[in-house]
Amino acid sequence: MLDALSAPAIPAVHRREDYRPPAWLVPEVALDLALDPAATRVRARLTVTRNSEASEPLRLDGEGLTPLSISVDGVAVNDWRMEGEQLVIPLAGAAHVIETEVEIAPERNTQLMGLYASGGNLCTQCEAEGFRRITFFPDRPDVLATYRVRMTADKARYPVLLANGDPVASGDNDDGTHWAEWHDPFPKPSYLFALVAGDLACNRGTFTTGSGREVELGIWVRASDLPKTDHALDALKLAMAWDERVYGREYDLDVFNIVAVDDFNFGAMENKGLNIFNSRYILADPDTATDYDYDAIAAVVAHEYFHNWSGNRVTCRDWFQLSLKEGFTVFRDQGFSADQGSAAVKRIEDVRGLRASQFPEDAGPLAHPVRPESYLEISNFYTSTIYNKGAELIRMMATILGPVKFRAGSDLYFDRFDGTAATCEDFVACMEEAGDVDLSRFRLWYSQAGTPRVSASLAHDGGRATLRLAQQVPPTPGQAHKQAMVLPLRIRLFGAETGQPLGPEQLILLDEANQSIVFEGVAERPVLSINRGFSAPVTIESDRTAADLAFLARNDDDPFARYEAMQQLMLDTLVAGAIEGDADHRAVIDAVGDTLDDPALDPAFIAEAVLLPSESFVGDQLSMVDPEAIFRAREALRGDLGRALTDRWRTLYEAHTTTAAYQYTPAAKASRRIRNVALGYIAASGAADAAELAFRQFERADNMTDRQGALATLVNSDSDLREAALDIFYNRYAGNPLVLDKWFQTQALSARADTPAVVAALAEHPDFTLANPNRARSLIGAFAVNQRAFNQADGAGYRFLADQLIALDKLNPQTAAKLLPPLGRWRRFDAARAALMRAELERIVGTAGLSKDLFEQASKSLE
Ligand code: 0A1
Ligand code: ZN
Repeated sequence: MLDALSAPAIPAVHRREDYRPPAWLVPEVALDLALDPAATRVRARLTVTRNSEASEPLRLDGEGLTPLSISVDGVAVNDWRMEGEQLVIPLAGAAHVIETEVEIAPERNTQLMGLYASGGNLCTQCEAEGFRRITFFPDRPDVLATYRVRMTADKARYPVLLANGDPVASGDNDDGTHWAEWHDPFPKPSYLFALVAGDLACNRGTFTTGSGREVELGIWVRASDLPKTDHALDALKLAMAWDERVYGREYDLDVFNIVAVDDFNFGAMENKGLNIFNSRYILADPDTATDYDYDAIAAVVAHEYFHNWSGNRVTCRDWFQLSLKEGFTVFRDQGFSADQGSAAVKRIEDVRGLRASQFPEDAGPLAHPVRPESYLEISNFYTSTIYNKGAELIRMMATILGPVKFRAGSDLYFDRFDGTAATCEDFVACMEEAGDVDLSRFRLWYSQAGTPRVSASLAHDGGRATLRLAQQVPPTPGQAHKQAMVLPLRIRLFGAETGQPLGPEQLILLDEANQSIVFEGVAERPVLSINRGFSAPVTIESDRTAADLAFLARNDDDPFARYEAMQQLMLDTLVAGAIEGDADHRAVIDAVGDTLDDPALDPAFIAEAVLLPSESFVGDQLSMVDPEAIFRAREALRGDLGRALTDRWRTLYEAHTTTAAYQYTPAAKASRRIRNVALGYIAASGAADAAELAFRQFERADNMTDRQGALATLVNSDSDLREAALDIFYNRYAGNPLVLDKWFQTQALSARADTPAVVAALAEHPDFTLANPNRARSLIGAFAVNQRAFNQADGAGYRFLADQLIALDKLNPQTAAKLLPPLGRWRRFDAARAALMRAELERIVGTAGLSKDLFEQASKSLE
């Protein structure tokens, strides 16, 4: 029987409307940590000042902490109490000094929040609410303090001691320990606190800021990884220069350190002056990292660096404002990456990512606005909506204002809110003021969830073209009825006969449910190019024919629109194939052929344009997903493309095969990309020599892009070379966890029918562990997005995921919760699959001792 005491507590809901300013501020913090993996003593001295009229006590958040001693103004007190996990201290005056002491055990911290051990070193992760696992504190982002940190640790085991800000003093003790003191002069919220103690080597660099200050840069890794850090260091320097040039933002401390750790819940963390990274976003050399990895490293290094202004100098008032720093910072890192290579390809990749992760989120049970109204567990809100849709909102404002006014708005924002905790509203108000525009209706983007659908139809009569636009925002949980939003749509018309543009591009602000735009003097039949550059994160439904789309795929002058026309053409063909079991492939084959033949096109663009939409994206277009039918339709089209254009693929493949040594240049990357795409189509054609071709590439490769590209082709094949390549790969990289992740992931993404069984067996492999988030994601996360494999009709995929998540939740609830969403897609499937998915969600919700992270995701997914 369940008695009241052991009944699981229903977690408390946090609501945006409940925001109240903090009752106490903490202008200064001094921490003294005696670091030890089994028992770390943490002494904290907080200078607190009253921020409330009433005689409010001081409330300090804690998680898993027991106070060992508490003093107020130097005197030990015992009139404190615990209310749940909060330490409550009655205080009479307006300013006091509070001292507390606790003990924590980093080596037992499997959640990787707070102070934890990774690879023999000690490190921290405090965003969003990890600081309360280190010491008692008002752990909320609007309490900004300056930090003085003293660390003592065994010198042999932890020779390097790092914290936020600048180093001020260090020394040795007689007992084999040493100590270091760091001071961060910039007031910061507790989520930006960090320290690292470890045996680490450093790749050092320097950067001279625009105003002539020398900054010492350091990338800290285990000594054997030092040769893999140059790319990250180069990216950091580029990012620092870019932020000065493009946003006028200079770095503000004397040192900037980055530490790479193997066990990390997310990608990286922007702690002031001491970024801590998942090692996958730092370590790269040609033998172990793909071009995609290299690009991601530069993007994440830049992202975290950019947070120094968008996040740290100006932080968030509360966690409902998370997109204030994340949306803006993603927008900034996207701009940085676009400037490093092909802006068109970067935009295509970003939109593909948005469609793969954010659109499904916005269409499912976990949909939430960019500024959410409530949450149970804030870690669940580090979502694609907050990050990537948030970035699209900033991009739309930049489009509406134009570059000069947008920069003025950003300057005003940084100037006005420097050193404070701000809101999304503050940001929009700055844009409005600097841009001299009215963004009142635009603000709906922050409060309304769901991907707007725009239908567009173009009529031509005499010399006049009329474009009719209608928008509709689908209902999402808690939001049944929506208002029309402001959608900036870049539009251009092209003449169907001449292929020439009919007038310049226009920016239309669609802000009503229905709107018509008339174009005069249109002599020939116009073809509509709409949402160019993906100017608004919406779905377009148009009355354009396959011939119109093929025309745009050949003639549009906006590279994104050109890519998009091709994607739409492919998508329509795949949807028809999935529904009818058969489709006419000729239009796609011709359009792909012409794209391959167009000498004016950048090979990197071609490689993106000729790729088919993913199985899941096809599924997202259908009211009911039939995974087998989608798989068959896509394989059929891939096969036809492979066969019909076989000479082209082979010529391309040869043309981009080089004997020159590996280079990381845009041209060399484009060659590798298109060559691997060509290899995929050669294999899809069913050519007898495809597996040998892939295996030859696999064996000869002098870089991971080619090696993994070949392996990805081989894992889909029935050839014996598949096993051979997997074994060679495994043996070659045994002991390199980041590459073994690729080995797991590539198999989990295989198109072979036996993938579910292979994945189940891999979960028992000696190298598989749930304790490392990268490894868990590489197998479980990858499998769950392999639409056909995960959704096999007997429900084994669902059961596998639920089993893994229940096990993982005990170690690391955040990572478990992040992997749950694929089970919440049940509404999109047939009744049998839906019932199987729901049964697994119910099993998860019913599990004793479930974390609130996983509880929130699973229970919301059932609604
Ligand atoms: N602010 C980081 C993301 C981040 C969030 C939570 C973490 O803790 C588990 C770690 C990182 C960023 O945007 O990069
Ligand atoms: Zn971020």
